[in-house]
Amino acid sequence: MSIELRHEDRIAILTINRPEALNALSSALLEEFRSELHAISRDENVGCLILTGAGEKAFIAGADIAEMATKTPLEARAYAELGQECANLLETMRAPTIAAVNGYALGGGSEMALACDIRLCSENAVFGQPEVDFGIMPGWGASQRLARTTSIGFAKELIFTGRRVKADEALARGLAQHVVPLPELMPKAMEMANVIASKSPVSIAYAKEATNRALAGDLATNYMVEADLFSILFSTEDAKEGLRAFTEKRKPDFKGR
Ligand code: DAK
Repeated sequence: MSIELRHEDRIAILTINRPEALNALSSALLEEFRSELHAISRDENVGCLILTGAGEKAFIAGADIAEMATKTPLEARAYAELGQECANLLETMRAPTIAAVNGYALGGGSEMALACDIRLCSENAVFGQPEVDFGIMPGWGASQRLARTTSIGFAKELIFTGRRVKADEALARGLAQHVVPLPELMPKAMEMANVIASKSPVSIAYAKEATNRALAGDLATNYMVEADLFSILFSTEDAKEGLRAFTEKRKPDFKGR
């Protein structure tokens, strides 16, 4: 098994487990990744997903370079679509996704981290988009998500030069939300995931949907969608419970409906 999935209460922890190749994403591994992501996105018991890499050196060192070198254009197209589907699932699944970046996140690895809602890094994390060094370009979303997550100039600098960025710079640029020593990375990710999973899953799902629109579409439509989603939440038991619990000075007991 190259992908490990375990559950702790309402948290799903998905580990890319190919440390001998620094968790580089082969086609076979991506197929497995896609099928786990589909399963997680259908699982209503999952309140938050944490994505990480096995070992202490790499989150995901990118697409599998050796395998890519052998691909025909048609195979390259299938590989592109497979990676895009995985990235889109991370971005759009109902449950929030946290990348626990525990080392190299290069090329396609950086792109999977960018597709997650939140990025937490260990001090040894390294981001980069080195595709131009191989005569190719990012294909799993970095040309859009890196600019939207940081800034257009910074994204172009990284994509045009292939320069690697360490954790402290990633933090300063908004690429990472927190940087912690490696042993504290998973506890930090679990702590945040547990906070998220303790909320009403319906309110979190709608909040994710509305926030995902922040960098796409037009503002007037997005405000309308926000108002629509906000008002739909008033039909849920969770909203009634959450608002009532405040006035009754107790913790809400959310049921996800
Ligand atoms: N692919 C395959 N194997 C990899 C790998 C990778 N990306 N990264 C590392 N490995 C393997 C190494 O070959 C080595 O294997 P053995 O020689 O032991 O068999 C093992 O992992 C350990 O690596 P090193 O010995 O190199 O370890 P070091 O600590 O010395 O160096 C490193 C670590 C991360 C700096 C170095 O391994 C490295 O530079 N790796 C390449 C990282 C990289 O450039 N990644 C980006 C790849 S490009 C697209 C879709 C997707 C993409 C592009 C287009 N379209 C749809 C158009 C994606 C592109 C990419 O991801």
